[in-house]
Amino acid sequence: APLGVAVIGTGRMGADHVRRIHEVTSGARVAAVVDVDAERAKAVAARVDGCTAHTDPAAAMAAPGVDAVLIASPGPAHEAALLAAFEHDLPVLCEKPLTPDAASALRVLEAEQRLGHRRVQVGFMRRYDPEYAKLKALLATGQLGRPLMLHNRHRNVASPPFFTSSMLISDSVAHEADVTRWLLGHEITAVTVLRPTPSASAPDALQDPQFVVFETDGGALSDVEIFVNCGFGYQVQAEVVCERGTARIGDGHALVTNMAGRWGGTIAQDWTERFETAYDQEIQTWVDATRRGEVTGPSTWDGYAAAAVCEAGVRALEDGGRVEVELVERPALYA
Ligand code: NAD
Ligand code: ISE
Repeated sequence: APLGVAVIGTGRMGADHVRRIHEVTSGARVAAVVDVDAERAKAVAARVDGCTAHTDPAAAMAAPGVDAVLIASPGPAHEAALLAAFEHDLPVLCEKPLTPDAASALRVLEAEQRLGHRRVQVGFMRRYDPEYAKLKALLATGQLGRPLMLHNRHRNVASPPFFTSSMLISDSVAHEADVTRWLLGHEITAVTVLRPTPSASAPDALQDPQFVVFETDGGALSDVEIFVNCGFGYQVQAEVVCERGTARIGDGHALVTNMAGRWGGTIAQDWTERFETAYDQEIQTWVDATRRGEVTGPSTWDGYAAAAVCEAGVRALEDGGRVEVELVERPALYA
């Protein structure tokens, strides 16, 4: 039987994941949806035969035909939903960030350990992007030698009204925290955040852009330009500089046109476009692993480590200077 998924949060990401599971993913069905906005939940449920609509995550988890949970509510709501899923011992795909700060991420990490087995895949979908996967595979061959530096650029067209300066780190740079750890296989040990004069296009009081530097326990540096009101497009680029060469992704040169004395291409406008294949792969991999009774992909440990890095980053943004990342010892469950 297909995996019955309860989708919690039917906003932009949640509604897109409902569409994906319904139309793209094989071996799964949307059995229930949840939103604090009852009308939104009902409208999304109406698109899928037999899907029930709820306002309470616990009610959805207990609903008939629900075998797994996809959490796509805002970050601050993730902890409660994760703990409820653990109570029902249900497998979870949790959108990033696991939680917005290290203390709450640690509570989730401890709760999963009490359960005694891994249940969570965190939605760091860049790991499933074909370009990032190629970069990871190239690094693994060792041909380029040891990675010395990773340069990341992360640009959004415009930030939503509720976005704060610290969210550039905890919500956006969270992806680079994961990408740096995953690509290099290092832990991030310290964070520094530099603050150029904000763009005139940034909403009042928003520190945008920011320049973030991660130091790693493998002796590498990873820098991130985060610019969430760049205006022109959605761009995520990465270049790794190694001892014997460099490699870069995200230039978006899949289609180049020449016309009227100019050459060029188009730039994606948001993540749903740039990372469509990554989301498709992420959800399919989760469904396939769950049906085999396995948990793969970014773990609760990865979610916790990213949260701890971001928390150090937010302190570095607020206080200036270099802030060290404090991690608990990695539990055996995540060895
Ligand atoms: P959104 O605001 O569009 O949607 C959130 C929805 O959750 C809303 O419908 C809201 O009513 C509902 N909600 C709020 N509190 C809830 C609760 N306690 N229980 C159930 N529903 C609740 O937000 P979004 O952009 O869809 O983001 C959702 C999640 O996805 C966030 O964790 C965000 O960081 C993540 N996200 C990930 C990516 C990615 O690239 N992987 C991109 C965007 C957003
Ligand atoms: C958003 O939540 C995402 O996860 C996007 O991938 C990222 O580009 C954006 O900055 C975040 O706000």
